[in-house]
Amino acid sequence: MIPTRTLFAATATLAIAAFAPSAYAQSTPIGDPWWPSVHGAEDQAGASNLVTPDKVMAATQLIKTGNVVKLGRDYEVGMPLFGARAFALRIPGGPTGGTFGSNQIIWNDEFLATEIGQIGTQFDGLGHIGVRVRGEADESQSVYYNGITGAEMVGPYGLAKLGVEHVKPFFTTGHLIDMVALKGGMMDAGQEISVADIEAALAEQGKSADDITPGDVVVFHTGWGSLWMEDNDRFNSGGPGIGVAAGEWLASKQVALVGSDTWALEVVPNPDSSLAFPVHQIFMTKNGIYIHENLATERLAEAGISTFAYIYTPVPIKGATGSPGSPLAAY
Ligand code: UVW
Repeated sequence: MIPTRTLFAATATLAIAAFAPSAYAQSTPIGDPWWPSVHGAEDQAGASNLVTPDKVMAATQLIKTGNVVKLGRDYEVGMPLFGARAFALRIPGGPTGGTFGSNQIIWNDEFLATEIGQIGTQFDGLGHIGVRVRGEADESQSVYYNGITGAEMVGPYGLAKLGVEHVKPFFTTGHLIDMVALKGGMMDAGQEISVADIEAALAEQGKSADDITPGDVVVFHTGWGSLWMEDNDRFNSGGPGIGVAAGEWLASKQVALVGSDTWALEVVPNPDSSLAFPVHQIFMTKNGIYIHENLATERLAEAGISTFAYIYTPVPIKGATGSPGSPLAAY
């Protein structure tokens, strides 16, 4: 049987062929079909494929002092949550188990009820974000990374495709783009980081755009994270971040992952009020590039570190859309 996405691609290609060039970009709401992936028509690992053994060896050379910074925040009640997402931790019993044996052992477990991949410091997997190409409530017309359709992927007990278990480990060069240092203070909601800003921030750190190479990680410090659990309403109201131009520029650099100290990574609201989270689609849907949100980037900025080894692997919950966990920056 021909997979649905192959049929879809064929249909889209035929439709495109009939279009005038001006209509070409309208073949999907986010442009031309973006599959098959450069990583292969069956690939589900996206840009994590770019973290090759050479990248790992290069990253080890960045570890000069042995210091390690945790870039993850604590998961706790009272942390800002997007929309109606939930987090609840309980320790059943007290202790949960025991006593057993003459040694009178006791133990505690936890019960966690949460959207575990999409709260707190969160790694967005490729099954998190797609695009409805046409129609309503038709999952064969929802398309994700590598042309995988919602009909192939979405299931009530976990994603059948693009779950985070497919992601390869990140052990690669990380770059901090310190926008607070560049702008002289915390950026504001709706303030867009441009390509020129990235180049200027790199220059302040004695680096250039050429220092960002395929398979690298780029992390933005906007200062917005200082609102975390201090002013959750303002934190959730929007955020500074990259827009479409910087997103496409980073995608052209073939980075593996982009992160920030905000909940959305990208600028919210987008300066183009017709768009909702377009950088999520540029990165994940079109290029297989991962996103890491709510990072404690101030810990790197305070340490004055701009280049480091970024070390992270998602919790391999089969079929999950994302992952909790604390990425490490070693330098
Ligand atoms: C959405 O889920 C839309 O955004 P985020 O990845 O920021 O949680």
